Amino acid sequence: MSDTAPRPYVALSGSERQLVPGAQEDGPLDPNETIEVTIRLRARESDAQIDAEVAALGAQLPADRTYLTPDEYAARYGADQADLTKVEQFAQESHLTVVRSDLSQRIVILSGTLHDVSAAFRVQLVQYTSPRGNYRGRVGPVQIPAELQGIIEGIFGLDNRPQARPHIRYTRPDASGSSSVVALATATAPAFGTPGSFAPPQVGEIYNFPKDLDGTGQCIGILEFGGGYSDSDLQAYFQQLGMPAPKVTAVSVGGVGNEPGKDQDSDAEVLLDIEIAASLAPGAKIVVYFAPFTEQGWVDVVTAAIHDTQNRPSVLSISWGFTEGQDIWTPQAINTVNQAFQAAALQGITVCAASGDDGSRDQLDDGHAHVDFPASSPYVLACGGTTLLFSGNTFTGEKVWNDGGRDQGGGATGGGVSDDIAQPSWQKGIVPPSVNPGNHVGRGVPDVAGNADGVSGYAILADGQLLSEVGGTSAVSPLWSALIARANQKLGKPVGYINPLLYTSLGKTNAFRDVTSGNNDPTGGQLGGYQSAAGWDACTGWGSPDGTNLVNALTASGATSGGSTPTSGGTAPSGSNGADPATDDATTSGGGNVGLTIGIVLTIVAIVAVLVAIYFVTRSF
Ligand SMILES: [Ca+2]
Repeated sequence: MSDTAPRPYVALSGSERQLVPGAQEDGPLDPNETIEVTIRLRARESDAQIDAEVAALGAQLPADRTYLTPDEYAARYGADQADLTKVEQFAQESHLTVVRSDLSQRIVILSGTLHDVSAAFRVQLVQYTSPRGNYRGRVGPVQIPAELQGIIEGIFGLDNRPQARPHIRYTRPDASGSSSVVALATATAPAFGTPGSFAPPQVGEIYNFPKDLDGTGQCIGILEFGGGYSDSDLQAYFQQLGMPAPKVTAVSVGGVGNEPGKDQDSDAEVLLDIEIAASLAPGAKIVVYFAPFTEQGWVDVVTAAIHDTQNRPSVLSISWGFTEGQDIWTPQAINTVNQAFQAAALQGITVCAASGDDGSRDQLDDGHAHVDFPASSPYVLACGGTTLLFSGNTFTGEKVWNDGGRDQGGGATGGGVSDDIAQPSWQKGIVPPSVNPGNHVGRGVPDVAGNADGVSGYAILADGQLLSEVGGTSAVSPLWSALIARANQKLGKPVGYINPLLYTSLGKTNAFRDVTSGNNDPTGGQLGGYQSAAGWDACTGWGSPDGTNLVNALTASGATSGGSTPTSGGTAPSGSNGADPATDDATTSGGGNVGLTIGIVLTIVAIVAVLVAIYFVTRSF
């Protein structure tokens, strides 16, 4: 620090860090150790302009949308070369090396010794032990030179606390074996077919996935923060399913690659994701992005996947997350990840994420309800969990997945109302306030749901073992990703960011199977949670899919002639674009048949929708 020119410094907004509860200092760090930090630059456009453009896009039916190509995106919303040059100059003065920079991703990665990096950003880095794992950490804000204020929006990688965990639930078989595992060599085929041992396509059948579509031409990107897959596992699994093995590509981000065999739980997560996505969208290409389980890993991997011009995924599936909260996600990280998901929306990429497996508690024992990020991002299709119910072998319906707390070997769907993220306009009047003191009005989670209970769960193959009773909301995100891939195939372009459409028109149609039974308080009433109900609820969102009806609705032609043209603001009136009215029986291809009468029909639809909306607003409080 002694040889950097004296210059005024300011605290970087949103960068404040607190200690992980229970953390203790654990000896000095080596000042000569080399570390990398990720710098996030501002966009060429204002946040307000980007918000408006995303909202306008989200109000349109996918058929009516024009998405930005990667080049168009970079030119309009990427970082400015002049800003990048200033940061590079500062790096040079601070003895830091530019490892990589990308104007589309708005990312610069710098490398330097711990001493030089600490001096450049005026932080004190300390090694900690903590109940959440050992980490290199800092307390307080990161400092930046005053002339870079506004240009730098985030700095990640100084603090590397663990910040991602897999949302898979299963019982790890002990060495002697148990009923929930069959060694592959001794498995008697077919191992599939009963609740707890479903092959994913069987659940796809229950959800009426369209049979004439398989995701051909699409790429599904899967984000992983540990673990790995082996080709032999995939070949063995798909052979048992009677399907060809999928085309899977691994992409390494931040020095972490496909590393099967090191961590069985993470491997099970990776294989669950791939096996569900690939067997439910067998025509799609699968790309798995591996990254470190840190805040920097999140920023690096979401930007890498969303701006991957080589593979061009049209859907991303994320089955990892971590509880919202100041000692976990910094505001700068939430902001950066949300903005990356806006970039996804503008380029037609749907982002699906698991809502968590610990009910309204979300694994944080402070007596309050919590939701999980990134599922709580408004630009993510948050995927909650259900239990499939059977009478004998006959499917009879669904309820909220809640078989108690993790401490009793149970699990429950994540869901609730964010204390950190504002309520999107399209959730107004539908999502109730938080159950926490203060009754914050925030982003409600999840948006949709699917089978997540191990009891009605899946059989998957990981590390050479066929595991049964596998579940968790981890299973739901790839299931929805596969359904979206099928919709993209049918439409001939991506359906992209669909959240606003669910709340303004599609949620209350037969595209969904409403779940009305159960709650997600894993403590049986001590903590307080959320109750399912008719229509949207904070356990299952709009419900599980009727795949065929949903794909038809998402790919319906626009017929905007008679409807109100969507504008910015995101509060599209129900029934705009000739989409389905907010009734229970209407569905699909709405308004495609044109004619002058459509204007009259839409007017009636709009009136009905407003009345229904008023009804629900009054009833929610
Ligand atoms: Ca419901």
